[in-house]
Amino acid sequence: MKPEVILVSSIFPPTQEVLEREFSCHRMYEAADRETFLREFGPRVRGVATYGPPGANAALMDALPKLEIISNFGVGVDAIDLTAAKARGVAVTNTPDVLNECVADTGMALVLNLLRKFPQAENHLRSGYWASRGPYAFTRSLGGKTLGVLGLGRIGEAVARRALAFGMTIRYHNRNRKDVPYAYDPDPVALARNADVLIVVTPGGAQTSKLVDSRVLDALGPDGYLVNIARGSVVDEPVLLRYLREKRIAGAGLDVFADEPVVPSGFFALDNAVLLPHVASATVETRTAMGNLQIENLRRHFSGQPLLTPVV
Ligand code: 8YV
Repeated sequence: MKPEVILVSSIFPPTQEVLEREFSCHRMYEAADRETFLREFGPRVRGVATYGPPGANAALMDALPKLEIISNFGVGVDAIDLTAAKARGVAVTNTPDVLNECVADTGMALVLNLLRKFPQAENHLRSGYWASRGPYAFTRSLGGKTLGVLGLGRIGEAVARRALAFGMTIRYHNRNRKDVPYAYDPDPVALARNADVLIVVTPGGAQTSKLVDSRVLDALGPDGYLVNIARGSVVDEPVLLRYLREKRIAGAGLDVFADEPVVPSGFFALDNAVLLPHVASATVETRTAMGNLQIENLRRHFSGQPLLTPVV
């Protein structure tokens, strides 16, 4: 008998196809009534496959007395209650490393688009203004600027490598200092003060909630730029919106938002913001690799082999 697995949300289709072939999957996201669904399947379910903000909370775990493993499609596990999983002896896996390069590419694309205003310049051309109004306005260079990396983990290091190739100087802040050739700042305010561009690459969750607040944005100042490829929760979003409107920082490049997929409409009118719909890891190659890790962790668990990428 195939192990029974709940799909909390729909997943990258090629991944979901394999999951549904290899396991006895139940689509919770299609259930008309979640309680009835959990009453019917909950007692037999041994695995959960999840993706994105629905994650897996303690209430879901409580409804699954035989639950052994939660396999996440994504490196960030902020939507999974890790304490509840640990307390119940439930394993949690994620998909680290395979997305580092793509997410870092997106970080640099946001830095480039923010400083060089390429989206606005393209819009200038598409609107016919090049011929009618003349060349697009001058923008800002990356070379010689300082990039402050808030959260120098595996993705942060991939961002730093790229920024070096663009002629930028790297500084960083982490809870713990690392053995790297970059200058360390003891807190996010100091990092923002020393940086021209602050890029947020921390994990999400309670520990980093609103880490980038008005004090950090004040330290970044009217010539400073913010880029966020981490989680919307790490930035105080209403404060950021106000600072952008009032030009108290020069601009922001955002791939993530506090309440995805809802983006406060105030952002749409801003010329000093570059906005992406959480696409950092969204290439076919990277999503395939992420899916393969999610599948392989489930396969290994149910055949008694060590997990590839356990979180708890
Ligand atoms: C995905 C991500 O879009 O891996 C992560 O943590 O943020 C992205 O790669 C995510 O799985 C969807 O929320």
